[in-house]
Amino acid sequence: MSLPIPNFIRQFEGPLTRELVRDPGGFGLGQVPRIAKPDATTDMVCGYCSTGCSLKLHLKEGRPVNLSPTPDYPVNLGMACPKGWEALAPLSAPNRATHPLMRIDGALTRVGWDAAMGRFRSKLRAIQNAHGGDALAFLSTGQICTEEMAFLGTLARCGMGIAHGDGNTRQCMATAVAAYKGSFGFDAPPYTYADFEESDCIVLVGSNLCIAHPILWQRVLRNRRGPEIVVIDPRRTETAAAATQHLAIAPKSDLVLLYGLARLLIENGAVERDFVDAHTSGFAAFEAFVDDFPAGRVARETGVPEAALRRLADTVRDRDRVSFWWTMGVNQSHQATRTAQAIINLALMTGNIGRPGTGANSITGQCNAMGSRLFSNTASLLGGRDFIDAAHRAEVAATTGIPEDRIPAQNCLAYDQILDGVESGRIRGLWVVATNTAHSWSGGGRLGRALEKLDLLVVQDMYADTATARFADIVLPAAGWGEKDGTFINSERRIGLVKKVARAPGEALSDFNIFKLVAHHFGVADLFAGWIDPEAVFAMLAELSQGRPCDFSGIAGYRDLEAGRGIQWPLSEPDEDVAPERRLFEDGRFFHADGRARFVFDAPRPPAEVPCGRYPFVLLTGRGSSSQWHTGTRTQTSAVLRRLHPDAIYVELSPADAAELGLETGDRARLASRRGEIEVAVRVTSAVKRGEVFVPMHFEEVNALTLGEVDPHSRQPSYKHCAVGLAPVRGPQ
Ligand SMILES: Nc1nc2c(c(=O)[nH]1)N[C@H]1C(S)=C(S)[C@@H](COP(=O)(O)OP(=O)(O)OC[C@H]3O[C@@H](n4cnc5c(=O)[nH]c(N)nc54)[C@H](O)[C@@H]3O)O[C@H]1N2
Ligand SMILES: Nc1nc2c(c(=O)[nH]1)N[C@H]1C(S)=C(S)[C@@H](COP(=O)(O)OP(=O)(O)OC[C@H]3O[C@@H](n4cnc5c(=O)[nH]c(N)nc54)[C@H](O)[C@@H]3O)O[C@H]1N2
Ligand code: SF4
Ligand SMILES: [Mo]
Repeated sequence: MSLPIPNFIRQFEGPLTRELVRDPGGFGLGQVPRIAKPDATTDMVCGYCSTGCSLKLHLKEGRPVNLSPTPDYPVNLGMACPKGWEALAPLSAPNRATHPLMRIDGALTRVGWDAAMGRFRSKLRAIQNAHGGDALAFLSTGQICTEEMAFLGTLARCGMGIAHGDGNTRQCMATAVAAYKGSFGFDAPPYTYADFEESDCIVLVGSNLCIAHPILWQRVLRNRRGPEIVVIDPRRTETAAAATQHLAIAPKSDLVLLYGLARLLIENGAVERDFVDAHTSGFAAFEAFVDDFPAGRVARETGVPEAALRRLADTVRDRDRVSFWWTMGVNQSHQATRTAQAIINLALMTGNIGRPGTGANSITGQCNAMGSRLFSNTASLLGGRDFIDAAHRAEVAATTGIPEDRIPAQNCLAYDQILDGVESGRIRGLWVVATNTAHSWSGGGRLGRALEKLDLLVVQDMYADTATARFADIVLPAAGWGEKDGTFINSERRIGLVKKVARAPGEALSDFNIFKLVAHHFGVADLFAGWIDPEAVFAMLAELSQGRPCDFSGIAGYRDLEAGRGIQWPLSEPDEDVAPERRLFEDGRFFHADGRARFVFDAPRPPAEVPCGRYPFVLLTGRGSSSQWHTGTRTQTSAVLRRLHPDAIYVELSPADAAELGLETGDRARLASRRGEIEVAVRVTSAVKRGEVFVPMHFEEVNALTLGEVDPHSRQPSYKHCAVGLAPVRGPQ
């Protein structure tokens, strides 16, 4: 792999490849680097989580040597979490992918870009000729720039004829999208981070804010109103321990709890009738429906004492500004969409929306999950449009210049259906960009065997040694955060800039330039003639957003974003004095045609797999520490971060269960589900209730166990519920 590329290969590289490789991080062809001064500082948004903190990069002789959190950015106000402080580590990691690789005689072998592209094209075309575009799919991400994901989605689905595409946002935010669309008429998180500071009562449902969004937790701590902080989580997490009320709910009983709470709020007179009458529809039916959830039943089914339920209902009634926040404890459930909508219902019925310190607020996950929701061109057409709507297709054609008949008129398969297709042989070619499916999707060994069956697996990543790249036929080395220009959209709809401050290693190219090269090799460069560089694409996306709820056509370009210190959508007219914190629905108008928000609800049902004699525990999974990011490819490159978390997989279980099994912290144990078995270290903690165990998601083994039952509306997997058995591992290891 480390041999130099023979000159004869280099001779065949075309002029576009030579041009791009000369400037691998890519400012596009010939664009003047944005950072002109070699010794300077420049601000950019962090590339890990959706909080979207701004970091000040300190450059010396044109290279980034250090960073510090930007003091006056409205998001983080001079703070950063360990990942942000260590954000430069991946840039110089020795294991970065530096050259394209191609599987030759079974081994991934270094080749030139044009050879890799030639193979990509010929294998993809062969599959297409034999089986049609229906046998092709791509998996996108919430971790590349908006301009790049728009390029990928449009190129793949409108240019290359790849029929199916989805992204890791399906594992993460699909539920919030479906819930908001159903309730508000558009995928629109309504809040601004100042709401954490302006709230009298902060209700966190299935969110471990201290660990997963530490800087948002700092915003909570800045709240001067003496807020009640309510955490609804089966575990006594770091966040629950800091709360004023912790409802240690039985896993997956949220729907019952939230409906029971709605009933109590009706009983205790907390309903804002004027708001409900003027701005919502469906409340009468909802009111009748929740009558079936008296406090006694709710206490029995959720394990939360009746007194705790009543106390929460009274708090919600008595506090003027109540904000409801949710994350993966909700989104990753078998009835996730209805659970999220049950939270939205509470905000609507109590008039807690559109005012400071209120809202039904989905906190997103990845740095650009919000960008992918609007522009990945997978589950929805560019700008949050519908593929099946002819008028929407015409709008996209008019702005992008892509002929209308090239824009698919139907929806495509979702992530789980794509992987089922891989397993069944329907999908034969898969292109995976900036997501590590083999680790993060459920299925473990089964998924690996399915990936091996593909005729073509192309992995585009910063690293060639990821769990997914192991199965690749072609690895395309990508520049990462700090090595390319573009924008991210954070949880509160703020569009922020990322910049190239370092050259990508070897011949790694920015995703943007890889897509450009792909377009060229697949003979569709003409279709993308206007997609010159990220900023040109940003202008096109701004135009595409015009007239949509997410309208940001008032942002003239990157210069405005720099000057405005990030700008939230919507902004339909240029405004130099745009307020730094803005929320939606202040006028009570929602995005459904009648301007009203809807009450949406459904009967609760049990999850697919419940504990039994052989598998008596519920397995919960999630974030383990603020120093670990997902599958670890980036955070593991930092020696500092590595020292802040355990280096191998562990299970957390309650003292009572540990005593019964004869287990102590430090022991080894075997954890088994119906799908697989793994060995783990034991950690005994009272944070976990009896009958439940917790395993962090950051180690590859975990998803050998999970079930991944999907919610019917969002098709998001329920990673946080399956039945497992636990047994000590005795004797020499
Ligand atoms: N350090 C770090 N930060 C991250 C990430 C990371 O990998 N590392 N990832 C980012 C991403 S992409 C995301 S999506 C977010 C996720 O952020 P969070 O959703 O806050 O994180 P999780 O730990 O996945 O899940 C939150 C909580 O849900 C609880 N839970 C499990 N089952 C249930 C249930 O049935 N009901 C309720 N009410 N709660 C339940 C779990 O006990 C857990 O504490 O974090 C983002 N931030
Ligand atoms: N059991 C369990 N499983 C889970 C979850 C859980 O709670 N429990 N949570 C789910 C959630 S919410 C999420 S979001 C997913 C996350 O799952 P993944 O998306 O699979 O996790 P990451 O490790 O973030 O993978 C991102 C990949 O992109 C690469 N990369 C980073 N930046 C760039 C770039 O600029 N360009 C390119 N080309 N590559 C880049 C990284 O090296 C890495 O390989 O996991 C899901 N899986
Ligand atoms: S909280 Fe999120 S955005 Fe802020 S520094 Fe940490 S990882 Fe980066
Ligand atoms: Mo996520």
